[in-house]
Amino acid sequence: PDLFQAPDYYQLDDLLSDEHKMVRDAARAWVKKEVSPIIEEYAQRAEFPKQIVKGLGEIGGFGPYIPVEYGGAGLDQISYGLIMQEIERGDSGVRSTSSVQSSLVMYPIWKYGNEEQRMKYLPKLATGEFIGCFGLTEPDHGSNPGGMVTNFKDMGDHYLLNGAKMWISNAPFADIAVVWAKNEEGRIHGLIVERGMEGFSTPETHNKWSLRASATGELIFDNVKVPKENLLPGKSGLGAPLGCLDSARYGIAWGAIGAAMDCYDTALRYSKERIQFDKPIGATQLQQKKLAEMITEITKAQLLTWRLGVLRNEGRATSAQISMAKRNNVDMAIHIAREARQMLGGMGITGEYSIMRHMMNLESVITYEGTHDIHLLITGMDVTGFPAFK
Ligand code: TGC
Ligand code: FAD
Repeated sequence: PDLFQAPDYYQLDDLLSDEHKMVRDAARAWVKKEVSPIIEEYAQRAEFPKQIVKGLGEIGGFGPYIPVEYGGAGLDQISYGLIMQEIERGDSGVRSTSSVQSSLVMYPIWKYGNEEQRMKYLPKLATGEFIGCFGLTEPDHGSNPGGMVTNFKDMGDHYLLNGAKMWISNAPFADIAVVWAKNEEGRIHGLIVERGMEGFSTPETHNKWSLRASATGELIFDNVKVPKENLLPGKSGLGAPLGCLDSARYGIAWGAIGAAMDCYDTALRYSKERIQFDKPIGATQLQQKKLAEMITEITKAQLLTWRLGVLRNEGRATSAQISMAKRNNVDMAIHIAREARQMLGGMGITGEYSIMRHMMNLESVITYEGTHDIHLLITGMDVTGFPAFK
């Protein structure tokens, strides 16, 4: 990490403002100091490093684009993306915590919540005093969240919530959960469920080979009494959770570039130092092909994502454009991780280098927030007009 120079083959820094570069460099310095030295050990132990939460808040990792009046950093979408890039250069699991808190918990409270809910939760989420999670996926409804069965009934002075969510990032230690459930008419609403409510439990999911430094769990609701003021009043229907996903998927598109950059940088340095047959492996055509293709793909992804950020700043980016970037960039990163790992030979499978950890993390990243297939089908629907999901 000491030698890390972010690849910038097409002088993309020229497209960034001073503020963008300042925000990115602060995040980069923080990752170098607080994440890179410890993350391998936490991943090996399958433990989330809770001590980084405060720092994540300080670099704008919680609600980068949420207005300052609610405790957010009030930054634009490019800065948000650059922060995600730097965090995921450290580890996809740490970026997950940041994505979930920012785009899946703070975003819906900001966009669909009322003023009391915003004031009650957002400032504490921005500093990391509260950690949140987002419950959309269920055991029998992953790619098709519209089929969810988690439901709530109006009991007059409160709602009664029943059901279960699965694969929920941050669940085991989250203070609050934004939960998507159907009312008696089958309409989807968001509810804020707080730890400690009777009948609400969050068992941890063990034995993951991927995203090991991020805690994943279930959310179980067994006749949970949820106060009526905890319903997000501003938006209902499947479009409400999908709107949050747009923001998170955009951040992941940037994050994946960070993971790819770290793998490329590690493989490039190794290829110059590792001697076989009396010359550096980097002097062989086969290894150069890998490196040349990596830097080409990283550069294409950077351009795609920068343009998407500009469109988002102007409020013009479509959900389908975000899907394309998420799908392309995560696939690009996982491919680079696999190639880079091979370039390190046996050393590539150890925790001495970050590549294998990135590679395994990216198996989750290519699955969550819409699988690789689902994003292809979103692009397919966008260009043909025919939804092929059903
Ligand atoms: P469909 O009928 O197409 O749409 C239902 C309603 O939603 C609207 N809509 C959107 N709104 C905002 N943003 C989007 N991206 C939207 N996409 C669709 C749509 O206009 C419609 O509105 P209305 O008013 O007409 O009702 O819905 P469908 O049931 O056919 O499903 C479409 C599909 C398959 C694309 C969608 O369900 C989907 O994206 N599935 C993938 C599920 C997914 O991504 N789950 C992620 C769970 S969260 C997570 O993984 C967090 S990981 C966190 C981490 O650690 O980083
Ligand atoms: P399925 O939907 O069962 O898909 C299985 C396979 O079928 C996939 O390859 C898929 O592409 C394919 N497939 C599905 N439908 C079609 C179709 N119509 N046509 C062709 N192929 C299809 N969810 C949350 O709500 N909150 C979280 O915080 C969260 N964090 C996560 C953290 C981790 C580590 C992981 C692994 C997942 C997380 N998820 C979270 C869940 C994630 O969003 C789902 O795993 C994902 O949406 C896929 O759902 P599934 O696992 O049920 O797979």
